Parts: sequence; C-alpha cells; structure tokens
Amino acid sequence: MNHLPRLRHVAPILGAFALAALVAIQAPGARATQGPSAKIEQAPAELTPVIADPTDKNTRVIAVERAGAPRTATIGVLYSGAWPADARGAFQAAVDIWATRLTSTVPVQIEANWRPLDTGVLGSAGPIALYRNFPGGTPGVWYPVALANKLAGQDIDPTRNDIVVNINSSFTNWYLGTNGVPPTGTYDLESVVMHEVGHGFAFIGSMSVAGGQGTWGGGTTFPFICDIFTTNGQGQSLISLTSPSSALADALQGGTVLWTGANGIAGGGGAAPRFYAPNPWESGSSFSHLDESTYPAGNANSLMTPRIGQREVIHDIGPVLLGMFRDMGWSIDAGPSPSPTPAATATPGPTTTPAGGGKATPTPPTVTPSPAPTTTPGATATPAPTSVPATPPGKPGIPTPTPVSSPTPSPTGSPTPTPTPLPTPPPKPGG
Ligand SMILES: [Ca+2]
Ligand SMILES: [Zn+2]
Repeated sequence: MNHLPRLRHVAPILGAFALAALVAIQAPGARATQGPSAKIEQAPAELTPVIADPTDKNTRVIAVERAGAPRTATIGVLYSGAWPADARGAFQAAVDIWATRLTSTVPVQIEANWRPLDTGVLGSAGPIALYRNFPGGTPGVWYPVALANKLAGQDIDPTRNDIVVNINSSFTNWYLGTNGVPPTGTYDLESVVMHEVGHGFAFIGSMSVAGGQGTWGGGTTFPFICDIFTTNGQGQSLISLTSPSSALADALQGGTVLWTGANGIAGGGGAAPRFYAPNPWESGSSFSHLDESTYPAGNANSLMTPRIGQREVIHDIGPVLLGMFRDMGWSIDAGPSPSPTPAATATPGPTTTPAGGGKATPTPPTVTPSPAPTTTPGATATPAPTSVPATPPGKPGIPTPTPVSSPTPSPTGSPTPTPTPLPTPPPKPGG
C-alpha cells in the first residue's frame, strides 16, 4: 500500500502513556450552509494504552452469534509497519466484529501501526481528532471524529483518517490466530485490537489528575462526550466540578466513578457501569477504562478494562459498552441474537470472521438523541487553545470503501496545526 504519512501529533510517551499533542483548528466559515454557529473545531486526541498482565487468565468471551452478521459500518484499515500477515488477519477479525455492531453511513479509516511501544504496553489507540459544533452533535461537546462523522452523516474532514491504533511490535509472544485459543504464554492480538478500536470509536475521556488537581476538557473548556455521563460516588456530575480543582482530583481517585447514561446502565443490568478510578491516578489507565476488578478477565464486559492478560480472549464488545456507545450517540445493530454474549470460559467457539468484503449495509438510522450537555461549570480557568496551522496529511492510499452517503462539501482545507503539546502527565506507574 502507499506510503502513509506519519502521524505527527502522536508523541511517545511517559511510562505507559501515549499522548497526542493538543491540536486545535478553527475552520472559519466552514460549512456556511449550516448556519453561522456551525464552526467545526478540532481538539486533542489522546492515546490510551492497554497494559499487559503476565498472569495466565485462560478466559474466553466470544461473540459466537455475530458470525455472519451483516456489516453495518465500513471500516477500512491502513497498515503501516512490518505487519506479519497473520497479525493483519487478527486485526481484521476484530474490526469485523465492530463492523457488525456499529452503524454508520460514513466509512471509518483506521491507521494501524506495527511499531515498538513502551515495555508492558500491548497497544495504544485513540481518535485522530475530536470535533464539536458540527451538525448532528450536541453543541459544546467534543466527539471523536468517527462518531462525529456518524452523527453528521458525512465525513467532516475527508483529508484525515479517523482512528490510530498502535500495536507493540516488540512483544514476541503475540498470538496471531483468530480462533480464540491462544497457547500458554501468549497475548491474543485480536482481543487487544478489539480493545484499542473501542477507544478510537468513542471510549475516551478528557479527565486527568496531576499535581493534586483534576482537570477535564483536554486543555479546552469543553468536555468530551464520554465525560458528560460520569459522576462520582455522591452523584455529582464530574464536569460540574471545577477544572482544575482538588475536588475533581478527589473524585477521579476516589474509587467510584460511574456512568449515568440510561443505555449503559441497562447494559449493566441496572447497575451503573463503573470506571477504573484508583488512587493514585494512573495516567493512561484511569478514567478511560472500565474497572478491572468489577469486570475481571472472562466477564462479558471486560473488554475495556486497562489490562489484558495472557490467554485472555475477548472477542465481544459486551452489553455495558454497547449501551455506553448508544448513550454517546452510536447506533448499535442488535444483530441476529438479541441477547448479549454470556461470559464463556469453556468451549472455544468459532470466531466471527465472516468472509467477504465488508461493504456497509446501511440500516435505517436509529434515532439516538444526544444527551443534553450537562451544565458546563463557569469556572473553567483553562484558556482556549490557540489554533495552529499545518498541513493535513491527507488520506492517500485509503482503500476507498464505497461511500454510502453522497459526498458533501467538506470544511475548508484549514491549515494543519502545529501541535501544541498538552501538559505532560506524570509517568504512569506501569502495570
Ligand atoms: Ca482486564
Ligand atoms: Zn485501553
């Protein structure tokens, strides 16, 4: 495939934490047809890692019923680096599962990098950009671009890809098969890819703790879509807490950060999804993951926990995460089987690797009203990001999935930002 532009704004990283630079673009006058307030901006994208747990888990959660399910989204993968052929197969198998669940008329492009990462980090990922104030989104809230595109019904920025996934090429014990039966001592690549793309599609928050202060907004005064559904143990919305403040730091490290969205709660059988909120804060793991002990290996909802163990197989999204995705605006295809996959441990089921070329089968758009943004606290001291010019890398070499929606004029080719690094978080204490 063609040469891929290197992702400039992905910086490697302290400890296990990968953090993209803060990028803010204002595209003045973009999409004038949408009205004067339809400015499209772009915000920081943060890469969240998943940590290798050398414990032998020997668990298996496989979405058996997804095999052969129609694809409701087109997801293209642009491979960069010396990917073993089997590794691409595992990557594709993971993407295929997502493509039968998420529903979008706008093709999603994933940049997949096979490259060395920090020791102990299996992979890292995130959206390449976040947008707010686009048609279809809740104003004043940052959305990962793949979700923004889905809600807008068009590719908001056709010159850029949507998600970046890095897989650590330094590991010598990857299991590259897709049958969900990794040998002892190996990590199941398909499971790791399942996890990473989950960050890219939506599961990424802006909350952070440094120097005893909690912040949200990624350097801006606007929350990420994921942030607005979170509360502390006392039921206080986290974005109602001042940023920066020690009160927010306390909440983020208090052991109880819960999801308030109705669909996520329903996915949990009535229990609010619980985030990973240890004390002290773990950069890259805290907040943008579900709680490791609530959803241990083998649990149907363990996909988005911060660690993946050896012989831990999870080839399913899980009802909690699917509900959270609905709350954030994704339409989810229920598929042929209405019931969520139970946490299976025994028999290795067949993997869902439907053959064929994954053209999107558009389903009628499900009405998924975006939640009204919770009140943004007035006291946000964070200055608005400065916009910086640079040149978009473009999307060369994209294996053009057939666009389902007719192309619409894109926002102006605004100059590419010179990355302004976010305040660097403290090194993550591994594990
Ligand atoms: Ca885990
Ligand atoms: Zn993660």
